Amino acid sequence: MVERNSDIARYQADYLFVDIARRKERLLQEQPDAKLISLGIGDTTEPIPDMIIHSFVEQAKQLGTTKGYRGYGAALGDPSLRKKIANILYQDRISSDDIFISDGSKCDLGRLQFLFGSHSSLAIQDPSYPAYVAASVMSGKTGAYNTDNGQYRNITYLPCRPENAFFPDLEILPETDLIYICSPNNPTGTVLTHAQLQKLVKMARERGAFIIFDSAYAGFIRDSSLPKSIYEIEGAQDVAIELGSFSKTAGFTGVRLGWTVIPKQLCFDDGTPVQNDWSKIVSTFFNGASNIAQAGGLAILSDEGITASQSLCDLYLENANILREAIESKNYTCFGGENAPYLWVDIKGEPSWKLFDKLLKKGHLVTTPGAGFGPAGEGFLRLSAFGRRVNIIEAAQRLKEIL
Ligand code: PGU
Repeated sequence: MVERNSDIARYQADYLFVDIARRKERLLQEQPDAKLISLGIGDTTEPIPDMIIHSFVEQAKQLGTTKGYRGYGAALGDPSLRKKIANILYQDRISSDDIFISDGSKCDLGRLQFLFGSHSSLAIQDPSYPAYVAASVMSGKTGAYNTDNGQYRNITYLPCRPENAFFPDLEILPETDLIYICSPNNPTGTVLTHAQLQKLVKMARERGAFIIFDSAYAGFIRDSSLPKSIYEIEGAQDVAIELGSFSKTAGFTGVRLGWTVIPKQLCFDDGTPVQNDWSKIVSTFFNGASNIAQAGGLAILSDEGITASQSLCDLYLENANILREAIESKNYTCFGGENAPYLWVDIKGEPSWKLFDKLLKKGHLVTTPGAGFGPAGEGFLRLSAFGRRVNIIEAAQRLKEIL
């Protein structure tokens, strides 16, 4: 008999979105005619712009020719895509050989766990994207789960709520190796300012901690005074790793393409550049992103592609606006939605799974309960604005009727 991996067994909840999908299936069994609308998982719904599809097709055709066929590519990514990301998304603040192409940021989040020993201590924003906790638990970094407070022992949960303008209180932070920060934030939809990021970078530099900065939603920032990358902050290259993704900004959730930035000056305590170990991990557990997906990535970063993906994001932001109007008309306060595709609704003290079930059963609306994002998420509901416009309009109507 094979022994079960106790680290995986320690992960308590089912992965949040799996749990929601199960409840959705159960409802469909009970009410097979229900016309469900998803405001739940942050998955894109609009078609990928034509010019990007054209680049996939051209690349695929090349693979069917003797001259154009390519097998394994560069494990760290197509050099021209690495250059383009450095140039367009980081204004050459980051050098292209510090950018590592991946099959999406969740996959890199998993592989990142190999970089750090199981003794590393970590801090996360609470609420936060559940994969940070899940990946940390399953890689043996967190210790036991405390059923009394819903927290893992070696994780410091940093409450981010309206009371502190969604910025963690760094005074309460004990010595910590890794701090996960997501901005624009999933689930709250709020964005950290330059001044807030400066505080984080200063703290990480003083303490020798690393920041893992998730910028999956950077393409939704419309307020030009807000930072799209942690590297807009001086000194961040010594302390921060950044995760990026084309999933949400260009409809690549199914295509799978992202990147991780590891600046060459980022070093472990023994002086080893983190990049050295990352290259080992990437070439051992990954053989590089699909060449078809990478051709699409180059198309996204062309002039025409940039305009097309900005329009996609704008469309989702307008959806967020439609949902916000419906919610506010029922006197609920909500956050986010202006520079992020999520609305974070204050549900006036109602338990979030209770309201989730009510909206599912009565309104056939799938949402995400705030409690699924961490203890401080209780009392909130996340609405995703990634639906098709007709569904969003219908969902707004149903929300007005049920809330
Ligand atoms: N980072 C953040 C902050 C995310 O919210 C998501 C997806 C990812 C990374 C994953 O990006 P990929 O590049 O596509 O791997 N969040 C969605 C999807 C849920 C899930 O299971 O990943 C969400 O609804 O929160």
